[in-house]
Amino acid sequence: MLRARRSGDAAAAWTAYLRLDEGRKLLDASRVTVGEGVLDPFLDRARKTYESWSGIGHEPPARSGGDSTLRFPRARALDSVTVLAEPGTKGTVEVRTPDGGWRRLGTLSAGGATELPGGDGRVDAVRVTGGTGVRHLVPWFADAPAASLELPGARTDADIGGTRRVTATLGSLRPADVRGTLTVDAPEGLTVRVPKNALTVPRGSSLEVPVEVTVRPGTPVRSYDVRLAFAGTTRTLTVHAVPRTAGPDLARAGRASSSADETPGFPAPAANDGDPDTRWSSPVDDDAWWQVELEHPVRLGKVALHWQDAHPSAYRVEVSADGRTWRTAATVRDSRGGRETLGMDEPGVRHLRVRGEQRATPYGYSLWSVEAYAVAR
Ligand SMILES: [Ca+2]
Repeated sequence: MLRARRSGDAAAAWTAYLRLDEGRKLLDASRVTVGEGVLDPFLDRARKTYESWSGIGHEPPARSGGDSTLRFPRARALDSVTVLAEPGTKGTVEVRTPDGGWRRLGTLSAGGATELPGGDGRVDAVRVTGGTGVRHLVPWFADAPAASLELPGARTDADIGGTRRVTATLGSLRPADVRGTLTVDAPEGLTVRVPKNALTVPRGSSLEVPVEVTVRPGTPVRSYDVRLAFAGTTRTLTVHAVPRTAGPDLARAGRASSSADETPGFPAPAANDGDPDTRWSSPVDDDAWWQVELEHPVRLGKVALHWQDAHPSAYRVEVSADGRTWRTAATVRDSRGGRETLGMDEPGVRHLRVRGEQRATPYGYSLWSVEAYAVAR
């Protein structure tokens, strides 16, 4: 099956896939164990590889009415149609035009694997007439992007003066290789490097592409949107430019306090004691806060938080020179808890406060640790 797929022999690959299915049913029914833990995962992977390549993985959920007709919610431009049928099934593939008439695309191949070009104009249904052995009917739309473009996340931090590498994953959304150039639109201050040459995404698989984001020295601290595009698909990568930090965790030597502690067993200093197993917990109060007074004023570049399960959905980090007048250094609106690192560039900071706005759970807030780092000189 895999060999046939690699050589592009669609009929042989389809026949092998059908046989694999039958073989596995026999294997399941037998008492003999063959290559337990090795054979099954291999066959699963082989199956998925074929399904992705052949188009089965792209097949719309269910054909209405149980016949071999697939209706689209709206009229669409068709790139091509894949039909997988029992070998020997005879039939004609047709599409319905907006005037309600059916137009013939072609006949089924004797081997069972048929691929036909979709022709011009928009159509709102595709069907196979004559045959009852149709197993899969997959339309490929020409009005949708030819490729997918995925990033590990919609946002990333990048040091000012440094380079951040992320990996973009391109996938083919056609029963063919997709060729194109990955293009970048980057704002002032950012240089984004991607391969300059044209890229080929093999049919039914994906291609990983390195993306290097360099933030030029002197670029202001804030978020920048980088637009990436490939074969009709665009994605935005939000780059948060943060100062480079250096030196020890300054919170460790600071004096912690809080709006209140849930119990004496979860005191404020447990969040800056360097012990990953102790934590501060607040009572149930949306506005609860934790703060630390640093030994000396610093130019604060980074705050790293480690939330316990009890975390806020919204909070902010405030800073102060004197512990009386505060300013907001970072605001988080969609916290998922866990480890969160916030970049900033705040001079003259002696006091740092994590102030809750909205609880994400029925409990209060709980922090395993809060770390603070100065901007590198
Ligand atoms: Ca701790």
